[in-house]
Amino acid sequence: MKLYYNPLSTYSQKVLIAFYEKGLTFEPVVIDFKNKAVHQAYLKLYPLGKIPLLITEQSRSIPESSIIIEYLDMNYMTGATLLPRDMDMARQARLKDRMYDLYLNNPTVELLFEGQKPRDKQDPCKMTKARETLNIMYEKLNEAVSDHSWTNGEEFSIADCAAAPALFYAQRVHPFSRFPAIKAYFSRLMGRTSLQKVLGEAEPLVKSFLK
Ligand SMILES: N[C@@H](CCC(=O)N[C@@H](CS)C(=O)NCC(=O)O)C(=O)O
Repeated sequence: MKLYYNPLSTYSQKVLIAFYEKGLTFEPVVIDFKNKAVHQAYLKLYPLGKIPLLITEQSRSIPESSIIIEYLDMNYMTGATLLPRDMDMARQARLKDRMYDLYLNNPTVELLFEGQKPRDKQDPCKMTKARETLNIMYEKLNEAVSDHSWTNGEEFSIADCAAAPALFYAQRVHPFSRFPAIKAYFSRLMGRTSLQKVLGEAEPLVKSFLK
């Protein structure tokens, strides 16, 4: 399998966690959007230009982080099971995965990018909205992990793959320190070899990005 991704990108990290949780290997193709030639070539392969993108062993092209994880989980029975085999639990995991992508990750990334701009170029309305969304999600997440190890219960799942990179960046732009259950959950996430590996690979890029 070939994976087009960037170690800094949250959606790429989400899929990398899944690869490492399942103990699967892939041929890495790092896409640096700042490199115009690389970007142009990538747009020819995938005109929407989003990463990650998986090319399967049968040369099928699979975009979208959640669908890539679903593909890996359904086709490779190794390591962690990321989508519960029980249909109702699977629906709950998928719902959380969607919620964390849309309302935990996206506002966090918005705050990150706005924060990189000079103050007079920042959009305060956008930033306020992003913080409000994060506050709502922190309440929900804190509740979800207060009685359970992982967001979907006692088994690590696709929802945790989505939450982990978002929280890693969120702690910098909108700290969750007043939510004890999230703090404890984040420590459990950081204890997983998969996340340590993903963050270790991203570290040099993260350092220069967050400078
Ligand atoms: N819904 C997509 C979102 C992917 C996404 O937005 N990726 C970002 C990087 S984290 C990207 O490709 N940004 C470049 C762009 O939007 O042109 C997924 O889950 O894979």
